[in-house]
Amino acid sequence: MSRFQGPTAAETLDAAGRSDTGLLRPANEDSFLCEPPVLAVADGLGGHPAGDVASALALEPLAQLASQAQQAVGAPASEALAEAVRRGNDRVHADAQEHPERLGMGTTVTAALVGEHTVQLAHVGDSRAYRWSPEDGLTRLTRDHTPTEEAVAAGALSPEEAAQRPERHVLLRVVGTDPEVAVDVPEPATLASGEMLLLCSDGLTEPVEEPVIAEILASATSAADGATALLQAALDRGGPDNVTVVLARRR
Ligand SMILES: [Mn+2]
Repeated sequence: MSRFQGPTAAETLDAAGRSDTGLLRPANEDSFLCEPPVLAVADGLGGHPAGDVASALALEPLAQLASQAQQAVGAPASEALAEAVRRGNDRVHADAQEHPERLGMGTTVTAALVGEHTVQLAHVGDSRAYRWSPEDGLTRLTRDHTPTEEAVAAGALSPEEAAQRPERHVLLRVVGTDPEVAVDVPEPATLASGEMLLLCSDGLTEPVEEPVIAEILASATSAADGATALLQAALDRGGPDNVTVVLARRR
């Protein structure tokens, strides 16, 4: 199992986060964390109360993990990351019990802990993680917790059909609505020099097709430049939702 490498892993990363309300929503309910070696995106549930509170609260334990990771904590990385997401669930759920006007609030969370050679991931919902490399292009690392993605995984729907179905917005799992949450921990990904890790809310992936995302990453000169270009691509396509991206490039 990989262990925290402390600042050494963080120092190899050029990372940047961007978030925007978009052009149609009244407020931004997304939140992000860009504190290498910990990166995260959270998309507060729309149509529910206090999505912005949920997404911000859910990331607090991950921010705490980021500060501990700088001093090298001796726990297996994947376990520490998933535990931080579960603690985020506790925070959001407990806060809603104390503030009845926030009952039912919830959020997606997709989090990454970047080690010296690998990336650990933990996620709940439909915010995504992608890896980009010059050789392989764009590879999705997470599976959305939606009925359509489950149907694709079971071979009952093609990815093209799934992208058209309205159920693609229904979340089967959310952080904060229930006392317990099942956190997905995908296989660790590698991240070599020159390769990039992208975390994003569906405000990017709904309007901007994956080949376009890949092109933007291929021409990015820095994490900040790439993150800004991705955000702009979503706005250029109508910015229908809050848009959030966190991009990290291994130096
Ligand atoms: Mn969204």
